Amino acid sequence: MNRAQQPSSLEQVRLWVQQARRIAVLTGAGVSAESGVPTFRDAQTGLWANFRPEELATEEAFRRDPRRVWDWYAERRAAMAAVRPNAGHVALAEFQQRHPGRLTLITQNVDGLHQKAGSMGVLELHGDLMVDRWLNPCLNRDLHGGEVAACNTAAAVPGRPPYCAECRNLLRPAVVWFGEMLPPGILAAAEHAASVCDLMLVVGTSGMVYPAAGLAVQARQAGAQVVVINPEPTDLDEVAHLRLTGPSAQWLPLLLAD
Ligand code: BJW
Repeated sequence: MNRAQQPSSLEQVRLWVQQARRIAVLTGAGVSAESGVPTFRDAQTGLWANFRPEELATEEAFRRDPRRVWDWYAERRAAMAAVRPNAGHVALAEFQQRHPGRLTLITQNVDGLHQKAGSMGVLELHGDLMVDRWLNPCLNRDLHGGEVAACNTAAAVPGRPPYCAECRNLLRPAVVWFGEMLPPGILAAAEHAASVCDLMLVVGTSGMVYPAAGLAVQARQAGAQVVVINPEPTDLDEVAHLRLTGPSAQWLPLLLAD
């Protein structure tokens, strides 16, 4: 950290935190880096060393080679068993508990670590890594005209990926892939939080993926102070009033302590 400059930035952001009636926090993969979860644009390792996320996290990739994409997710799910929230997740959750209703947490992460730390009302823009859904609309649901009659994902036949014995539909992770719509209600709630907040913290995201990154622009245009927290430059640095350079597990406890 740049010790000559950063104490004043820290004090400035702490003041904004204290003064803000409404705070929105947009998190990305970097907030979980210190828990041991690889970020997306880190070099992928092992089996996945030669693939970019944009080549795996699409419906097209899954339809072309379901086993390969399923295995990528299976590996990531297995790795989650050993992962715990870090001091950054905990600082956010404790602030929410001390200040009910003041901080809206919007995350692009699918790892559930904010909830594990105790955060409430987390707006998960890109879904949940640990949940499955059918790849195609369930044929039985269409035949019977309602959700109730849809084949039960819990009854899928184990496989890579698991499938429905009745209609051969495949399971896929309930995450948002490139080219897919974000859950409309969650995106609307995130846009609302961005448009009414006094302060937005943009933490651990490269700011490359939309519409999530657009929330920071929206907050700035609506008059909020915007602060980027990241050890590296990001695509949202120019949107921010201030940048705090360094890992979020160090900065968030300092910023959010009473
Ligand atoms: C630390 C740290 C430490 C490290 N502390 N920090 C406008 C312009 C251009 C393109 C588009 C646009 N609008 C939409 C698009 C298309 C597309 C898009 O954005 N493409 C871009 C690549 C350009 N968006 C979409 O397709 C979205 N859907 C959509 O727009 O629907 C409408 C539509 C439909 C059809 C046609 C047209 C429009 C959907 C996006 C879904 C993203 N899904 C993924 C995968 C989720 C499932 C999974 O987990 O596999 O979400 S991709 C991946 O990127 C994942 C992440 O949530 C997301 C963001 O990544 P994030 O979190 O920023 O991670 P990194 O790795 O990029 O950065 C980590 C950061 O941490 C770095 O900055 C490090 O420095 C930092 N860091 N250590 C703090 N200790």
